[in-house]
Amino acid sequence: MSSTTRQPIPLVARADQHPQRTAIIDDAGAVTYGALLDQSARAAATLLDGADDLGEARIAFLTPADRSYVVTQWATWRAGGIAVPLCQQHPEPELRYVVEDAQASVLVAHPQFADRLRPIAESTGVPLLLTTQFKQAPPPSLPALDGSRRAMIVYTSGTTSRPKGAVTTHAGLTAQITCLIDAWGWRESDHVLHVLPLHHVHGIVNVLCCALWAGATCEMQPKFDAGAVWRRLAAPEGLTLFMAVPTIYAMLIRSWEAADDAAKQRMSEGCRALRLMISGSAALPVSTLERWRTISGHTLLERYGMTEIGMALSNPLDGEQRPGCVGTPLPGMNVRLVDEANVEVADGAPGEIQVRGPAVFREYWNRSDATAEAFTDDGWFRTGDVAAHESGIYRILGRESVDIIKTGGYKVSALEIEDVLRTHEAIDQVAVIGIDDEQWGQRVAASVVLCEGRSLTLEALRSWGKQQLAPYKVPSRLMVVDDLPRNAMGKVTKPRVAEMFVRAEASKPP
Ligand code: MLC
Ligand code: AMP
Repeated sequence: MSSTTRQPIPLVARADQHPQRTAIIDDAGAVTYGALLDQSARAAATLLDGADDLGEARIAFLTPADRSYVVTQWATWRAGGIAVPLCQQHPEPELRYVVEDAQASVLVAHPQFADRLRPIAESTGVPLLLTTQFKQAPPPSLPALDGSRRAMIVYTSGTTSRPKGAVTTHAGLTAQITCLIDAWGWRESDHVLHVLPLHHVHGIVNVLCCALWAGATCEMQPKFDAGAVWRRLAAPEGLTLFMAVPTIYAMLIRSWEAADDAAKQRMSEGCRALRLMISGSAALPVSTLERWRTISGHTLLERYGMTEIGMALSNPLDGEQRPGCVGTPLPGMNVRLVDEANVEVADGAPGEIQVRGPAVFREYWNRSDATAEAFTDDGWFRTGDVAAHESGIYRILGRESVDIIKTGGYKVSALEIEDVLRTHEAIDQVAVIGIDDEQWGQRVAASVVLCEGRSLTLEALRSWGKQQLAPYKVPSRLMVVDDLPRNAMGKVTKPRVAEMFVRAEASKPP
């Protein structure tokens, strides 16, 4: 179907084919596709409030990871709005930034989170609607939409200080979903355990939307908890799929190792009932891949993606998976590796990953310059990641910028964290870097020069930082120094800062 053909939202329209099937299981029980259609229509009526079409108004919403998330997301889409998912863990300044940057027209909160959004609603004048206030009556009609409509804005950190809103259209979202449906063999009988945050594409697209597209069941746990995941995996009735970031697998391994022998056996046997386990969002260490294989019997299928493009590369569902590699381009994704002159590199040589195809995002919200910079003249999206391929199989080598840190599967900007830390009254100068860490992939580390006569402990910095930044952005390593290493231009030399942390870690007593 062409992107301009008038069409209902494909993901939602598909639910009509199996209204009796279970779509979601959450703490309150099971919800059918029919119930999701009904509840989201009523919620759409509330959002429309008599209008015909929200006309791409931004609906920013904060709900638990349960049915209320899906109802709000679908209602926004069905009413013609753009869904802007907010993060439960974000403190007020981060929530406020997203609400203001996206120019949200309405805030929707589950009652559990009403107090988090109320001060923002009051100071910005953006109305706050509770999910319990959704209307009882369905709307007389819902707008007709085409695929070029903007569907979602996901905020992502990059080489600029503040996160940018990556805008995906309905056609783009459909392309992101369908390539995974094909590549990973999603089917109606699938049942996925969902433990990921719902403000990033891994949790939103790969797990939730793919499950709902397939007519499968998505079982949502409120947040990742190693014990809860193992309890479910040890009694895996119905479960067929699990997806997570490498840090979660590392945490599950640690928890398995702490269990007694009988529990270990139940947990390991349970895993064998699943058909597929997938890892992504950060490099999967080969040691984690191997340990998980011993524990679960599964060779984790590793894939590579990004907020702006969905998933681009994946190992095959069946067939050889080379450890440390992320496979080949997914259906519909064009991927190339280029050098600094934008010329494709030879087999085995490192190059920047560039991607083109219908799944690639449309723009950064309200940032035309950043959008233009993100693409080459001939329309390829520059990921900033470096890879090499050997006979078409890709291996990720790293990133072009030292200012992008991946920690626990979250991408964070060193520049954003530095800007916030500079506002701390004891800090004169600061450099933030990512240091390698077995569990987190990278840890956020800050090297600071203090203002005269001031002192600062890591504990004090963290408790202050958590008021300003998401917990995963707050430094978990601190080094107070007299001077930061700088080059002749006066610019901080971050590789030298990293060396200082490595030396300090090495000299710690075991
Ligand atoms: C949390 N903590 C950290 C941390 N995150 N410490 C160091 N580094 C980090 N990154 C600290 C908290 O401050 C707290 O400390 C303690 O750990 C427990 O916090 P928590 O919030 O309860 O942590 P936890 O739930 O255990 O979080 C770990 C996690 C989470 C792995 C479950 O990080 C997570 O859900 N990651 C997934 C991210 C994701 O979905 N990324 C996809 C992006 S999309 P204290 O001091 O308070 O006790 C993308 C594209 C693609 O990348 O390809 O998929
Ligand atoms: P985000 O911007 O949060 O969507 O994160 C996307 C980034 O995660 C990519 O640009 C990569 O740097 C990283 N990433 C995703 N998957 C992998 C992977 N399998 N191996 C290494 N890095 C990955």
